[in-house]
Amino acid sequence: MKILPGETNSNWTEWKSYEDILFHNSGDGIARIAINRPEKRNAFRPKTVCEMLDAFNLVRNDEKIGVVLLTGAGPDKKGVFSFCSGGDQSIRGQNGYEDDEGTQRLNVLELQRLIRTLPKVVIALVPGFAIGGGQVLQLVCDLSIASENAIFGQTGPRVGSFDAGFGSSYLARLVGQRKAREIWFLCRKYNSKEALEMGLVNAITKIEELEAEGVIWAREILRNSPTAIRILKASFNAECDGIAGIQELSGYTTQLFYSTDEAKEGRDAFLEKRPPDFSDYGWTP
Ligand code: S0N
Repeated sequence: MKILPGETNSNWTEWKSYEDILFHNSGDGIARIAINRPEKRNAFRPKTVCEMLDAFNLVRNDEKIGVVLLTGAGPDKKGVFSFCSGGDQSIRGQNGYEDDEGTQRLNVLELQRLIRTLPKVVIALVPGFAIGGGQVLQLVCDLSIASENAIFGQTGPRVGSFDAGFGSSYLARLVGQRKAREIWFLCRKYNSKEALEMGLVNAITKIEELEAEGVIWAREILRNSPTAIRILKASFNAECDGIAGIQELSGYTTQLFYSTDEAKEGRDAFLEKRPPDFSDYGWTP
């Protein structure tokens, strides 16, 4: 199935086959995950989210991948493109979205956290509707590029739901408190130019060029230092994410510390059952 109409010069190969998503590897450091329910405007059900969690975890553990493009497959039979229209309302029960076993879940929260803490760059490519929980997914990506026809918006207060986590607090960090309140309280739709003006997206392209533009951005990122980018991402998160954000950032500095002779002396002294000798290491100004 055609995902986006752009020519990318990327040699995409299928990484793993799923029912609700498409998952490809460019072979040069980029993964592409596309929600593939275009007839439902790419609304997600628990299975869709489980598959995305699985794909993102495969990405997480592959040292060759530095950038993920998250998008929506399309168009549908009427020619409409979507990024994602949020939770599938047709299977929404009393406590969440019902999976094939009858369990009700809101597992998209796990996915938001995984994208947020993935030690790689996630770029949303928005080829059409990004509504409800779909708009939140593009929000939690590190960068977002929209096609000219993209439409953004929230529907929660109209359809009996709300995302009071990243969907509202982090939105307010990006677009400001007044605009965030407007988006949620009025449930209006915004075009890509308005989304760019309010800081919801980084750039706008023609839909034909959306995927190619994502690949260009990805390749520019891939030329840079993976460790620097990983720690910068954690640092941007830490500013908003409380102790969980500090844990993420400080954990990476601990990993860097492991590689120093000073840290190795502590480990070796323990294993050799002797007191550690840190006298070679100064209290750097
Ligand atoms: C996207 C919209 C604006 C597109 O309008 P358009 O082009 O007129 O198409 P439609 O004819 O409306 O739709 C085409 C077909 O697709 C189905 N469909 C569309 N969206 C959904 C959906 N979300 N669920 C199920 N089906 C969907 C239509 O039914 C139609 O099918 P047919 O042809 O068979 O009739 C427009 O479609 C629209 O407004 N969609 C609904 C958007 C919406 O309200 N989404 C849900 C919002 N809530 C969430 O996403 C909650 C999940 C969440 O992330 C969350 C996270 C943390 C904490 C809380 C929450 C929470 O809010 O619960």
